[in-house]
Amino acid sequence: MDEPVSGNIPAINLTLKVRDTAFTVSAIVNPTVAYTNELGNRISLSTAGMEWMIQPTFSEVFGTLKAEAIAYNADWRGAIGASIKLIDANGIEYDGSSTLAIFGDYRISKLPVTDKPFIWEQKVPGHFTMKRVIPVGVEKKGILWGQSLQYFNFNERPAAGDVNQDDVIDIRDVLAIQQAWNKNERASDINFDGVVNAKDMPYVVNNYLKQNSDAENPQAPVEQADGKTLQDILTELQISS
Ligand SMILES: [Ca+2]
Ligand SMILES: [Ca+2]
Repeated sequence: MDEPVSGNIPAINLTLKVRDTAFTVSAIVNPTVAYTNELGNRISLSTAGMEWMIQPTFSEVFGTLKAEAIAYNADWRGAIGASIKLIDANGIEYDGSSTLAIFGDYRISKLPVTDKPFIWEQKVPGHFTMKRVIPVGVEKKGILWGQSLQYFNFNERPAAGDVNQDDVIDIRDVLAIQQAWNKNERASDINFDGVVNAKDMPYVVNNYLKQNSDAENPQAPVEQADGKTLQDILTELQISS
């Protein structure tokens, strides 16, 4: 530009499109601006940036999964067979299982903006299904806002021992472990170390006859099957309790 200017003048007409690939509530531009004054000196502005608030078009939930018998350094990708999803008030499911990373980190993005809560549901083989109701969007002055919400269960680990995933830990789980004894069978391999053995049974013993408090109507636990009790099976497997 060769035209000389002075005073306050509109210099730039800027239209910005914010990318929606990642959740954000603000945007910033930080261009470099320089001008030449009447003496011919080139002057650079130290700052010419601007920041805006953005109304998100979606919400997201992220965090780290945990479960009683799963080691802190377990790899939560693939073979562990875990799932994490959110279910909205209309029953639509948003499955984040494919985002599970080593150590159990997950992220479920592109959730609809709503002030109705979602159901957060974690499933891990050998453990009770864990459910929590979490609000993800918020309403402020009549406007619905998306949120990025960190949700994790560091202090709440679903109990281990529910091999058949029927929301009770009872003789049927003990029998399932006995049938898979010394095999690499994920459902009965409660601690996910690649083999069903005496290291898996203590979880069932310690949580014996528990019902899943997150289940709507868990059945009553059963103490005997085929005339055998927990103690009978422990004796058969030569496990001392
Ligand atoms: Ca069970
Ligand atoms: Ca095991």
